[in-house]
Amino acid sequence: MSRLIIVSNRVAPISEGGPAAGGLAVGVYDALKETGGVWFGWSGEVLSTPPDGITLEEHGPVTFATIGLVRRDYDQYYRGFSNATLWPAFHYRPDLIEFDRHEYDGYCRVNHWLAARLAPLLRPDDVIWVHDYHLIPFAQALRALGVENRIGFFLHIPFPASQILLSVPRHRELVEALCAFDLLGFQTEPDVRAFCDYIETEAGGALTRHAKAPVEIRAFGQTLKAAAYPIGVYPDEVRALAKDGEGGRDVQIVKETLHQRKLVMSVDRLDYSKGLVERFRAFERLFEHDPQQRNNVSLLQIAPPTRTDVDAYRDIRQQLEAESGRINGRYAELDWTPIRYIHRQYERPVLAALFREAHVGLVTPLRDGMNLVAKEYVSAQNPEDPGVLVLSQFAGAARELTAALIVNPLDIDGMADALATALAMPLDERRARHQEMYALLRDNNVSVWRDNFLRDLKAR
Ligand code: ADQ
Repeated sequence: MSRLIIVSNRVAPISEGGPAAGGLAVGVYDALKETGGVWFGWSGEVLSTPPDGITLEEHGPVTFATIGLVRRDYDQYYRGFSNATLWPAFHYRPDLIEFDRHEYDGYCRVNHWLAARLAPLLRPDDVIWVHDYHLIPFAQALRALGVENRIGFFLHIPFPASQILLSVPRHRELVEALCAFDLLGFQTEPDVRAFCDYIETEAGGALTRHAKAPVEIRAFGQTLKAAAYPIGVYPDEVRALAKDGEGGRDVQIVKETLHQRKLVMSVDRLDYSKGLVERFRAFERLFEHDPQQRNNVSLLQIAPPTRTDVDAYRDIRQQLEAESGRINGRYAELDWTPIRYIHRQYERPVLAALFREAHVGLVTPLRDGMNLVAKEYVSAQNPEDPGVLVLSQFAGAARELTAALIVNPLDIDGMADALATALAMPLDERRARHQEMYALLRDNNVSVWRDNFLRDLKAR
């Protein structure tokens, strides 16, 4: 059996694939354990002098291969081009794009440097699976070193419409680099369509479409395939975690301080793509529309800050603090705070148990590749008395979770109405919607996502 080589910007900090890590890490690690292989990427360390070499850690048949980055590489490749140029562009925020050609050069340089570190570890029949927007030039870099293995790429974030992608300087080089992979995986069909549209209209490439099989692409002198592989979770595992955590201390505290009020819950990395400002305003609008809701429901927003060294992230954090403060100032009473806004990271079992307590899961990103929180929320519910998912039409998950209440995250009144509907939804309807979504999550769990991708990558 050929080994699997996973390449991602960060290597998941798991030793034995326990439930402390997220579904993606566990799902990928399961496959690695089966075939043996390597997980290669940045260690997360920022160094003042270049690293001596790769750190190798063996866990059974899996080797974790990590390496530190020097400050300049971190600044240009990670903070700069990946997170200040590509992330906003791919999330339809060209207004937030910061472009610096030195950062772009650094991004390409680090990809080539990482590829050169990985190459000596490769065997001829290894299958290489590269993850996410940090590593778009990675296959091109490996090919330049003479590597001939199958190399696939999965994009976890949306692929933007051509007109948006054109706003990224050097977009053509990026798409050309993507065409050096053998298989491109996207979260949803619209992402595949957006990529194909660029290939046809901007790159002069050609497509051959097949029913139920990846589309074949010929462009930049390369032939490759592309398809949608919506990432999933392990719903049974999340449900078990949630049930086990019910009696936990954090859950008890939340329950006691709610005093029978209803709970609406949201969990996101603190990111401008997640639609938090609009969400807070929708929650405020609920009280404007219906004064009866005041003092009867609280929003628990958990949002740990990320990428704090990128300007746009500092701005969104300040804006959110101002908004939650304003709304709480307007409506709070001595015994009730409308919005509980928490910056902490929680253990997965605690989050799952809190999801199970929440009457409504409010997941309203402005753009999101998939959004696993939506899938985790549904998974964690008690099937006898489930909560209601309110979900943005712009999350990849909305294409599968059609039994959620689907909202436009820019329509504040519409979101307030959906919240009111969710809070009043009768048990029968909640059960029916939940059952439909749970069955779908089971049929398309992380193993299915992984196996489908690897099947297509290995097929010639
Ligand atoms: P993210 O943008 O990080 O992922 P998401 O899919 O929601 O978004 O995944 C977040 C994960 O982190 C979830 O498993 C969630 O439970 C966990 N998490 C979030 N906040 C947490 C907290 N405070 N404490 C503990 N855990 C927390 C990117 C893309 C998504 C895509 C995923 C996977 O942006 O669109 O779904 O990759 O492909």
